[in-house]
Amino acid sequence: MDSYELLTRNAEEVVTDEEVRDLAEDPAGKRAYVGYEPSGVLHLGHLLTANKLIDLQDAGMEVVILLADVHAYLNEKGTFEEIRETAEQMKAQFLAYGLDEDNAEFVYGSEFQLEEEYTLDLHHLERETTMNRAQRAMAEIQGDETAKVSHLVYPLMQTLDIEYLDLDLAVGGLDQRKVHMLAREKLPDLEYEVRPALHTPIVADLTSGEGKMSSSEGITISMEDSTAELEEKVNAAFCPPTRDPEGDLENPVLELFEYHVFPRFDEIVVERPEKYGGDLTYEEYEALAADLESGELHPADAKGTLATYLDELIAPGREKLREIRD
Ligand code: IYR
Repeated sequence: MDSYELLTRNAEEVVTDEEVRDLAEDPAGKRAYVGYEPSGVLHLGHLLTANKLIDLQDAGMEVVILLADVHAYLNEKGTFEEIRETAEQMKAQFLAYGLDEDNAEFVYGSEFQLEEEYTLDLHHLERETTMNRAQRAMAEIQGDETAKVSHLVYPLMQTLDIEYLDLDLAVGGLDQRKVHMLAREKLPDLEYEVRPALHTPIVADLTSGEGKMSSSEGITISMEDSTAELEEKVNAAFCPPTRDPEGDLENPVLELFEYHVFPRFDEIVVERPEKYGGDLTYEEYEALAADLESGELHPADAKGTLATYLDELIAPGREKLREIRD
């Protein structure tokens, strides 16, 4: 796979394609980042962007993981102390998951976001941005809560992070796109450069195939799940034999294969007794999806296999969490 393919595989959106193509010409040593509001336990949402960071490391880039403690504080995720503690746990789980420690820099937001220069730049951005514009940028991150002033400051700080962390690429889930668009529009007002962004898809809710899978609503799989819990969740997942039966529902089982399993394993083996046709081996997601659609692969076998591979992916993080908590 060439650098451009590695940078963009499984990305739902690339802003702009031309800028990412330029970056892919010479990715060695270039810096990409994802920011996370610290929470104690990683779930599949975090791991989707982590998979992209692993792709970027494989392409030779350095990755920066922003443990966005000040952002979590602005978004009312706990006391500052609590947030710092969960950030440490988050870092340990990311490393256990497989990020290469030699090419990963973990930075706390509070290390640079409380400095005078950053604060003055923030106030400058506040003068350049209408409340309406900031609120729109936050809509998908903030959910249904009533907007507070902190929610308006939040996207402006996220904008500045791109400059202050000296980045060449911003990465995030599709829910971050409006903030990245705001950054592209506003950084030049402060005479800072515009950087490209990559957005990963939002995986559908496991049981319904609708909306987004998150930790707060619906069911998600996390580093905390035991093998048995994980199997139970995957077995209960919505898995119609075709990917998109009515046009607006996703098949979360296929999405998890595509975004979580295939990027991390060279081949996937579906174990089946001889009387049901014997083992199936896949090197590419498309072949597995086609077999599910044609009926060659039964949804129950697909789910069993998915649970086994997901379990292998989360096992080191689960172990780490256990160590931290003991
Ligand atoms: N908005 C992210 C957290 C976050 C991301 C970046 I990239 C930052 O520079 C700061 C915060 C979230 O929704 O989790």
